[in-house]
Amino acid sequence: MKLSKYKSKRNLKVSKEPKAVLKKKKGGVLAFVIQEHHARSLHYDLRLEAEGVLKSWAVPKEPSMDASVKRLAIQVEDHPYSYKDFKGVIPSGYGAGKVYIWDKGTYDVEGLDAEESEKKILAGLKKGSLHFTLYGKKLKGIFHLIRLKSKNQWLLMKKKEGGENKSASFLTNLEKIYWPKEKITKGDLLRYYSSVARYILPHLKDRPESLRRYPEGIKGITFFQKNLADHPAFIKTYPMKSGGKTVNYLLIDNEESLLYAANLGCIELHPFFSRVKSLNKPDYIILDLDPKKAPFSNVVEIAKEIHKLLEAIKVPSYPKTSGGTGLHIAIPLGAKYSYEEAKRFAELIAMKVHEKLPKISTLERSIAKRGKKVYIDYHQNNLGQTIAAPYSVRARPYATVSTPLLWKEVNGKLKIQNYTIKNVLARLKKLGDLYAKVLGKGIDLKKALKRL
Ligand SMILES: [Mn+2]
Repeated sequence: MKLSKYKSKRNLKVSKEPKAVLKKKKGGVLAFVIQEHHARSLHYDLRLEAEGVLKSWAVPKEPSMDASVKRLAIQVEDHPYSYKDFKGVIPSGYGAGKVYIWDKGTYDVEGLDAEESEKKILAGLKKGSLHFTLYGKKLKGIFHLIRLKSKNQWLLMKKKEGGENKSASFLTNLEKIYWPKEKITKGDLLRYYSSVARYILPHLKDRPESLRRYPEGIKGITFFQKNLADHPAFIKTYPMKSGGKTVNYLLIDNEESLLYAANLGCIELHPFFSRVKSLNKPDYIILDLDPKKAPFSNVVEIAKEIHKLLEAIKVPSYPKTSGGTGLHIAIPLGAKYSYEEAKRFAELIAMKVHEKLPKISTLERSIAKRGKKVYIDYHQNNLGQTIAAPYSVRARPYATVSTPLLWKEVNGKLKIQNYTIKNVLARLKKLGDLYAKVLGKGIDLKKALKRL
């Protein structure tokens, strides 16, 4: 019995500590916690989830983000998974004293999913050497635990930044089902991205990428990850200051990094509208038509009206399916104007079209107030905002793909569900990249405004 030691050490009739039960549900992300434990002597209990329990070490001195600081860590009995949330007072007896949560979050090993990370942790425990990446509030980044000669004694230390990187054991768990109903696997997703790499990469290159991970597929847990703390040497990141902290954004510049992202469970790709060398100047304007409860035929009607208006002022525009429920319309800007200027122009277009079609469109940001009208969203034109890239798969039924369209295809027959992981490559081979021009020479905004 895995938790027998835990059980035998304490009187759970007296202590409010969690019962000795194993975590039932597997999968998702792995938890870690560090509890500040004011027992006979103050110490910090580091616990890492593995095998449905928390592998535990008592660290006599506060863990440190300073890579030159090594802390003794005494391995103690496995604790139940629910111990990760425990705080309060342990009454007289084993471990008597106050317990606070000092830090908590998730962890993985080399960016691998929960299953693979857990395997590495268990192998490392046997070997007496393990490393893991903590995503906590206080502790972030890679840590090592190295076993000393004496059985239970380990050293805990932070990995030096900028040192050599472990090469990721790339492409893992390819058989994992990502779309249960359609029986589409993670391997299918990776094959799709590999096959469309030459078309999608120009739309991702040099753009900070907001990662949304679905390590268990579209029905499983999902989380955003902006900062990439631990990655193999071939991965490039771009540091940006955000609220006093530095966030290292992934840059997807080649097929390897594209597959690296997909292997992390990033089904969708969400790049910035601007590139790192001209970060404050977007390459395009996006109008996002979001129907929620409105009929899709109204989305089509509004899109056509936008097209008509833009044609009249000689502004080229490019539609694509969002892959979800609506359409995106892009106007090339060529990194010549600020986000503010881009957004103001988008707002003007949205207002004009709304004036023309007030019964089916809305500029109302509150979903409740939109009713059954299509929202013309121009608010996405901000630094750091993202939408799904062209050719990005969506974490939605049928494994839909955000697919560039010809304007003549924006008609009553258009169905978003018709563009999927299964047929977009054939379409690309036939039509080429209909979105290439979005990255071309931008419009002259002043002239366009005058015409408007
Ligand atoms: Mn303790």
